[in-house]
Amino acid sequence: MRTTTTRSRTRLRLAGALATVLVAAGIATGPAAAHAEGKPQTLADLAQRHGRYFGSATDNPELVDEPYKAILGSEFDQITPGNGMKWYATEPQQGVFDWSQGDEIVNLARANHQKVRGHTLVWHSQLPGWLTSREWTAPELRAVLKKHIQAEVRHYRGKVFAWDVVNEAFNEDGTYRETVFYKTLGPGYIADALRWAHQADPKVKLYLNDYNIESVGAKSDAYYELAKELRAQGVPLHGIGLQAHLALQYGYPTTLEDNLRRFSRLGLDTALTEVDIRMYVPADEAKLATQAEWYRDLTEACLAVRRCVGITLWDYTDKYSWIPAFFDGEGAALPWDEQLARKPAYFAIREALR
Ligand code: 9MR
Repeated sequence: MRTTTTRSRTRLRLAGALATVLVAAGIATGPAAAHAEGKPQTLADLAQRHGRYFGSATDNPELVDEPYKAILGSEFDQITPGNGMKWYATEPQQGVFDWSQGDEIVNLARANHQKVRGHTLVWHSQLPGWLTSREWTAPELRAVLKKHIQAEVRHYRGKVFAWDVVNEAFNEDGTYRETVFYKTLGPGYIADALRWAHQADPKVKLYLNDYNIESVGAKSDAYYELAKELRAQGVPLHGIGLQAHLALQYGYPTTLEDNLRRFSRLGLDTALTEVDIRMYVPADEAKLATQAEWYRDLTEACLAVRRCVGITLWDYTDKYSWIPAFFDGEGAALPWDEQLARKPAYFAIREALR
């Protein structure tokens, strides 16, 4: 694991101190510190100079929060709906589709000139009750899955640039997760899902997406092998999404860059799709400094690999992070705090992007 060097710690402190001085002097009041030529540089501006995007997830209930929306709309050039395009939201009754939440996100993105990652078509979680509350034969479930995928991909054709087609298909040890789709249809459901999505929108980039695959290891090896096989069979798979829900207590995934690179060599794009770095709360200066270091390292890892196309935070502020509700005693995972103030992590990302 890379440790926080004295030099980078000093750089961080200086960056933080400089920002404080600029804000106090009324020089830097916008979402980003003023650039030398006077043009404010956002994370998106900086990422674009490397041919990457810098994005954030967002969720429909938050869109009434105007200060939140202002930063979401200015700092990022890509957004992902945190929940609005999931199966329970889009097909609440069998064959009855509701695009309202996803459309709200797409319309917001259009107003802010942002691109959208579609998330997600096939997942074992957040499924509608009508799907989980009964048994299905293989032909029945196949038809249900195909219809859902194609209706959704068709609806968002030209509006999303990428889809997380199958989400979280593997267990930690690299075996297939025993989801209703796997148990009923066998492992071929993944190739089928990709083919059906491709039929519905031949231009959209199709991804498999998962957590704990940032490092080289059993779970990411499973994706590597599957991806190789799918590519060899001509199945339309274009990218692997590494969620990157990291936690300080588990250590930094030091093989991230190598891992991204091996997927590139298969001819695949990669993306960091749901980044957050949680810690035990309360946060303190040391933990925030380590967190900042990790945000810098993962940004640098993506920039170092040509086919790593962009980075998405799993929302940008601790105010709307999923972490406290899911991990008791943990939080403070994002580069903006609950008051929408920028944390050391924000300045570290900027440094990495410069
Ligand atoms: O951010 C999402 C949160 O609002 C939901 O309650 C949660 C339910 O599982 O899903 C969160 O997003 C998940 C994403 O869709 C897939 N990867 C893990 C994310 C965090 O749970």
